Amino acid sequence: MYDVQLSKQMSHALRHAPWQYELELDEAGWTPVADLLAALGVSRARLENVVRENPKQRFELVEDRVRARYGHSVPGRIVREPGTPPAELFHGTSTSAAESILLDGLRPMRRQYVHLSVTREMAETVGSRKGERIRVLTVDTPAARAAGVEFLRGNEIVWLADHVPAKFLR
Ligand code: HQG
Repeated sequence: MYDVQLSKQMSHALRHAPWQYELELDEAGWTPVADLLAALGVSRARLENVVRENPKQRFELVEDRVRARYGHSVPGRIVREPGTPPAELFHGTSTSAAESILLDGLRPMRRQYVHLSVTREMAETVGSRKGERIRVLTVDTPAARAAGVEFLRGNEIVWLADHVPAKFLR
């Protein structure tokens, strides 16, 4: 069975407050698996199950290191790889936030990066966390890239960016 509670604890430890677990993240967000297991008091098998079964592929575990793939709010900048995203990416949000975004562009707010979805459906789900009335904005990534906006890969379905100016949104 998928362990929602452990996934939430892992998100807290690996994205937001590693110091509360005596963890240190490197510049790409990695930390030793052994340290996380000790901090959370769980077995490697249980942790591996969450990494594998997580429907949003939030985590990555390679050999003896683990990290969150996106969502960080820790103060030190987590370095991600730039890449070429699909021509359209989507961002779902409340109708009221969408109004500001169409003026100011997309900003990371409390996280390190703006989060974008590869499908409209996924953006609708993300937006529905923000209110009853939502709006899905489409990012014209070729135009944004031509103007110097970098897109960074989170996982197969989430892309990250710093700021996306309003002129690349519709
Ligand atoms: C909004 C979840 C006003 C933005 C999801 C969003 C995602 C602005 C909110 C991931 C703005 C930030 C991230 C501007 C952006 N003016 N509002 N200029 N620019 N905003 O939760 O993208 O379940 O930090 O529209 O699935 O909703 O945690 O970001 O509403 O992938 O794995 O500021 O978190 O993944 O909210 O979600 P969030 P998000 P997990």
